[in-house]
Amino acid sequence: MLGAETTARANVNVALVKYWGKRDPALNLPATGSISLTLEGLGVEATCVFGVESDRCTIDGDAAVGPDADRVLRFVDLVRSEARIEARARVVTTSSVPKGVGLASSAAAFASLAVAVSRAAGLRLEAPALSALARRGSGSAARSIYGGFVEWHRGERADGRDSIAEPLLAPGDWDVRMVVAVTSTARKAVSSSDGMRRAATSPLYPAWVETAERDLAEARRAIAARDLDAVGQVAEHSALKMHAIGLAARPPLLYWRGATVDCVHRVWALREEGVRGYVTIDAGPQVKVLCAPSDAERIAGALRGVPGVERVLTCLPGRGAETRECP
Ligand code: 2P0
Repeated sequence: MLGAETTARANVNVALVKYWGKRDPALNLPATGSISLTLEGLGVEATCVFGVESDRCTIDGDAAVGPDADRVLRFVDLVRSEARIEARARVVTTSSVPKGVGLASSAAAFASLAVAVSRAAGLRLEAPALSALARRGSGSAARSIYGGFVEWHRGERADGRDSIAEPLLAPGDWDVRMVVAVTSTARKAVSSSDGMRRAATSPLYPAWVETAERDLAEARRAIAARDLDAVGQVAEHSALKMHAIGLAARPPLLYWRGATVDCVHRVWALREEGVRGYVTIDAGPQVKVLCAPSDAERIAGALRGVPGVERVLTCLPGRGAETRECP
């Protein structure tokens, strides 16, 4: 039986121990586990209803066509087959995250879609099943089902049923900040999926996979102890190791701009002055800094002063995906 029109919202997440490489690209099964922080206020709202005349998708106010629409409708097809329905769907997504700038809007998009489309299709999935479903749309979306600090398990099964996320700490359990310095809002030239394919050509990739479990254990321990310096150090290490893989790939891959490097040095200089901030960088030129609430203003101010930085946001730990059914 079909459900009512359903709206859901999910926030983006930033990985502290990165996902970079797939053991199964069709199912988005990762080569390694990863750990992230969900961020409040940078999100996507998705609405879905089945039983319309034809499949239609609207993204940020425009009728979607091309690869973006195809990706959403492939995801709707997946839900249809799980729900054993044929009905056509209308899907509307609205993002408060600039697209294609390394701020992981696809994670929020597919986490909100997993909730909205499955409920509208009449499925009542618990969070672990929603995480597995969101993963099929975009790997990192598996983590945005939950708020706060989250671990996404690599899993061992070929069908991916054990490759799901689980919460480590709820958003209210540890008050930290993530300061985001946006150095470019241009759409990135190499998608994450293509970047991960390229990573597999790098001689550093086997070392990445081999050392992942150690990084995960260190991050897990540090998060449980609310030890900011320990989490920050492993996060910085994981991010720089991920980008080092790209430098040694063929063809090479470098997401950074000059301002990216300048932001990293600015944060490191602040650390010398006793400011506890740690950088992480995703598949784009933005720099994100994990820090204590009391240091966020100082870090944000310093990054605003770096030439090439377009804007700086300060984010709190965010909630997981939420739904509301329309009457
Ligand atoms: C992460 N990133 O762990 C890593 C670090 C970017 C850098 O997950 O191909 O959009 O849809 O599974 O999830 C971005 O990749 O890639 C990402 P797909 P996704 O956050």
